[in-house]
Amino acid sequence: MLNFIENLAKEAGIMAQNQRKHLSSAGIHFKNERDIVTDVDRQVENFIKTKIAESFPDHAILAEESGVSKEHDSEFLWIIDPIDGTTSFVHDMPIYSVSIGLHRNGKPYAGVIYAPRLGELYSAELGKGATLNGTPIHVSTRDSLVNCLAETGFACLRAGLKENNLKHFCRIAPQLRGIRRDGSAALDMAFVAAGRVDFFWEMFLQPYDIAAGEIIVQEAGGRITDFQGGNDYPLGHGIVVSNGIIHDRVLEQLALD
Ligand code: 2AM
Ligand code: CA
Repeated sequence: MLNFIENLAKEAGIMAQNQRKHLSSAGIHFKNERDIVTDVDRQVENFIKTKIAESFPDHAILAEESGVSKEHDSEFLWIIDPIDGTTSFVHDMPIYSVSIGLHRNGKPYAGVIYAPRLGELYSAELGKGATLNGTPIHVSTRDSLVNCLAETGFACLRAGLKENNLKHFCRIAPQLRGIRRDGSAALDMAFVAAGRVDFFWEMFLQPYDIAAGEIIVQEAGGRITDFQGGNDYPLGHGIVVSNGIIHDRVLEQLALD
C-alpha cells in the first residue's frame, strides 16, 4: 500500500512541477480575493483521484478542490491536497507539496508528502516508522524555546478571519532561536517529523492540509494537539505539532492573551 501512495505522490508532484512551466494567468482562478486555485491543482487532483479509483474503487475520497467524492461505507478514506502551498507554487517558490493521507476506520493509517522542487519524499505507515527518501526520521530533542526553530502560518489571514495568529506570533517569535513561515502546512509538519523544526502551530487549517502530516509526525515520535492540548484539531481549535518535549511550553504560550 505505501509503495502505491509513494509512487502516486511522486508522479503527481512531477506533473505539478512540469505543468508549472505552462501556467499562465488564465490558469489561475480566485476562490475569493486571496485564495487562489490553479488549473494545475485541479489537474493533479483529478489524476490522483482517478488512480485511486482504478486501484481501490470502493474507497472514499476527500479532496481539497472537489470535496467528498464518495460516501461509501468503506473503512478507507483518502484525504488529498493536490498542491499544498499553492501561493508558493504560483509564485515559483520551491516549498510546495503533494499531500496524500489515508485513514482507516477514521484513524490515520498512512501518508506521503512529496515536494518535487526539494526532491523530498516523506512517508509513513501505521506502526512502521517514518522516512525521508527512504531513510528513517525522528523528531528533535530540543527542550527549551531559546534553542528551538519553529514554523507557523497564516491561513487565517487569507480566509479574512478576524481572530488571527499575529498575537501568538508576536509573543512567541522573540523567545525562539528562529522562526520560519514556509506556507505549506504539510511540509511544516514533515519538517517537525524530520527533526529540523522543533514545533509548528497554526489556526484554521483543514483536514486535507494535515492528513498525511499527521501519521508522518506520529510515526516519527512527535505529538499533535489542538491549542488546549486535546484532539479537536485542525478545525476550530488550531493545531500544535511538536517533538513532544517542548509541547507543553508551546501550549502555555498559546493560552496567554
Ligand atoms: P493551500 O496552499 O493548499 O491552500 C499556509 O498557511 C497553509 O495554510 C497552507 O498549507 C495552505 O494550504 C493553508 N491554507 C491557506 N488558506 C487556507 C484556507 N482558507 N483554508 C484552509 N487552509 C488554508
Ligand atoms: Ca491546496
